[in-house]
Amino acid sequence: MVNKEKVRQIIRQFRIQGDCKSFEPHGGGHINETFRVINSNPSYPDYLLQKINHQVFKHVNQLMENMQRVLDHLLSRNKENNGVKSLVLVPSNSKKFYFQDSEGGFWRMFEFVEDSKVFETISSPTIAYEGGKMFGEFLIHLSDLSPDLFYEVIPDFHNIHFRFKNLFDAEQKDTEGRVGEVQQELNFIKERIEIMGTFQELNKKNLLPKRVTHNDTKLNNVLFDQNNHGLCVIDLDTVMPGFVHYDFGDAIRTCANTAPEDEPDLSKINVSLPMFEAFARGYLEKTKQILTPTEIQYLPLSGAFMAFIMGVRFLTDYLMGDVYYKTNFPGQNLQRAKSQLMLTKKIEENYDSMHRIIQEILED
Ligand code: GN1
Ligand code: MG
Repeated sequence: MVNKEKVRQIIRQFRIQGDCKSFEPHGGGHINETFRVINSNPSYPDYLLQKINHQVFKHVNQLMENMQRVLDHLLSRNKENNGVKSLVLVPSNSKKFYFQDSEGGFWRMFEFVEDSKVFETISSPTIAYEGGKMFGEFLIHLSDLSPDLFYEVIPDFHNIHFRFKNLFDAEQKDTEGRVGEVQQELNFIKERIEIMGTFQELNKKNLLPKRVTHNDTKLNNVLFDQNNHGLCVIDLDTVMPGFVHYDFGDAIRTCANTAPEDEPDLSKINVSLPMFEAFARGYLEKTKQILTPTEIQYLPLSGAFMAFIMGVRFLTDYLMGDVYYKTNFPGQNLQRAKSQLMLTKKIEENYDSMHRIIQEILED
């Protein structure tokens, strides 16, 4: 945790209007530390200060270059078609979009998006539909940028073979003595090595294009206004080349799950087909003109894939002693892993219905 006076000093490094009255932790991210900075002058905006996790993001300059490219592009699109709102970065006193403190920590500042809210769990298909349109629009807005323009800020982020390797290395080393208790989960994962390599295989055969994707499309990465209309897509850290399935799948993993990401009672975990349908409808409304038949064919698998890769990553972190994700209690990574693997199974059981729903949406 960071100390209060230090945070105040950091805030002074950015060119904000008004002054900091107070600040408070904000949001539920697993990686960065985020604070809302309350303005002492109500006619100026509040701000969002973030300490970037430098263990995870090794090249902050590349990360911020990617982000600026996205924000500039969205802004130009915005001017053209009066469309989506996007985030506004605040420059530091030395006119950069991040600040490095004396201990080597990296910080950045955004204008706070007033009157906005996020949904941690989704209870209404209208919200899922709106989220689908927002992420769909995001893909479309960035579709005229070449993926080659972007740094791969976390190499092999959604490369399942890399994630398998990390898991099996951790299994072999068993530094925390935890492997004995996760045999069932390891077996579940090992049975799926081939099928979960599908996207990479299709790409090798030139059947799946790389696009500029968001790669962290949890539904709580969409801001909504007070009337539940989508305002803007946030958390642009992992925008880089990827498959459309990473975005579609991660959103399904969150908005069609009947339980939270780390639900301990596995019997509560299921797929809500109405939520799936609503999200898919919104997403396809925006993107069907650019998606290829192969991309569309594999959308149902993408939900299972994203739940599965999260299961693999959470389990790896558990075996390694909880070194990557923030946790709120011991065993949370194991709980997250079990829950995401159960969700994988539930999505697999619903493939047929999901295919039918997508077909119906496209025929409407
Ligand atoms: C992390 O910090 P947050 O919640 O935005 C992770 C994502 C996972 C997610 C699991 C850089 O995102 O890949 O999907 O946790 N981000 C990184 O909820 O590893
Ligand atoms: Mg994130």
